Amino acid sequence: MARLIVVSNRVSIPDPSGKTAAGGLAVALCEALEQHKGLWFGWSGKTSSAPSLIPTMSQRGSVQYAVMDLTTNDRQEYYSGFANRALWPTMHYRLGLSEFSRADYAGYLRVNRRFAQALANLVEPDDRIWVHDYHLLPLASELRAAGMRNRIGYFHHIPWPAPEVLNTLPGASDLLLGMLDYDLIGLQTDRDADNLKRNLIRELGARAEGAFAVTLNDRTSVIKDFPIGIDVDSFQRAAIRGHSQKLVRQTVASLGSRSLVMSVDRLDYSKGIPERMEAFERFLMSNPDQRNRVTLLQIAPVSRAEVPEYAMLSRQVNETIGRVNGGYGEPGWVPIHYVTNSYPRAVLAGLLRVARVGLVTPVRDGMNLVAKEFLAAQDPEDPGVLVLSKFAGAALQLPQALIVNPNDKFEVADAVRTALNMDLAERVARWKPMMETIRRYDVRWWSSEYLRELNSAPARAT
Ligand code: ADQ
Repeated sequence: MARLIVVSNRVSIPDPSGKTAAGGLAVALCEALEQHKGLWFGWSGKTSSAPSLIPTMSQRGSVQYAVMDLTTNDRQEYYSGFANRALWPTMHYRLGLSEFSRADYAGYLRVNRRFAQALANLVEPDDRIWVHDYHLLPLASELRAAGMRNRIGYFHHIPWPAPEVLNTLPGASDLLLGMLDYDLIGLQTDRDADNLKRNLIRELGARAEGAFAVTLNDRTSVIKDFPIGIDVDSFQRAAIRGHSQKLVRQTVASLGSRSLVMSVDRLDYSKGIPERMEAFERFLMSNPDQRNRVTLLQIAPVSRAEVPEYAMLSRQVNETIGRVNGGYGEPGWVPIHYVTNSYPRAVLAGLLRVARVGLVTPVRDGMNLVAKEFLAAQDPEDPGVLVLSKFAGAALQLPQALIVNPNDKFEVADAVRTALNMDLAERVARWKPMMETIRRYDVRWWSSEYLRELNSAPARAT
């Protein structure tokens, strides 16, 4: 049987008892790997003084894991540098935050080449390779250079921007050219897929082949949207279980009769956290009757703390929350509760079930799984309301949410008020079709559809 090889920047190795790290994506990938007796390859998350040339192997059940250490320099240039200071902001339309450095770009290419050379030694001719995310855009080209003719697919978890945005990045046309070494390129939405196709056609002179393929110099890539989903049933069960978790019970007790509005994001400027805090401030300003009747809980674990733009964001969020709490708080009521911890799935799901409003307002997001987790966590008899940014990929699948422009604090404030006042019949009427959508297009649908399409890609001649 042909094996599946998954490649991603970080690898989730289950602990020796076989328990997978939390997270729908890791679970779905592990399941696909188990079905296909697969191998998961990537960075160990560790740094060492000399670069690893040979991966460290381990086995859990029928799945093999192969991980490589990076040097401090690699980590700085490849991961914190080009991937997270140049590609991430550019792909999220934040050109003012994008910092290009030639040294970082060289480090990015170097790590991709080293990964490809190490992986090439593990690949057998009929293996299928599934590469994940923007850290590894040039991996297929490096694998082809090492002689691989296998089917190689790529899934892009974040937005693919309009051509005029991506083209601001030095090196963009080389990266684009390298994309044609993938047989299948999966994106979150058709908006992203269109952007990539336009980019390849306009910049490189590639030719469209029907609705989904693009060809240049005998290289054809299929480009399609595969919106990622969550494991709905398991999240729903976690939410029901979560109700009895101590932290959830304490939160319910501290709320008293107040309504909970909730947001969960990595602390990242793409998630629109300061904008959201200002919108909540506007809500309190324009709705004096709601003061001391609503609490916003913002959970935002710190991420990429070594990247300077994230430290700046952290200060900005602290200042904004301090201002709102200072301006509107009363003895016994803090308007915004802000925590940066990571929580077990059951706690997170249990809290989302308690929330009357899920406030999911990224300024740009590939999909946004929290929007789907909020829906899955709701009590079908009494669901809360999702307020969702039009710039999250999820908005294209979930039009029954209250869709807002996250840059318009008046609109977001109005949506919070509408959500809090919505009657049960309308809440149920909005929630039900969204729940059907996320159930139908869950994470297993995503991985199996993607792999079905990859299997049917024509084999490469050269
Ligand atoms: P992220 O930018 O990380 O993912 P998101 O899709 O919201 O964003 O996923 C975050 C995940 O982390 C969710 O499952 C959430 O529950 C979990 N999480 C967040 N805070 C947590 C906490 N404090 N404790 C425990 N768990 C927490 C990228 C892209 C997205 C895309 C996903 C998947 O940026 O657009 O949806 O990949 O493709």
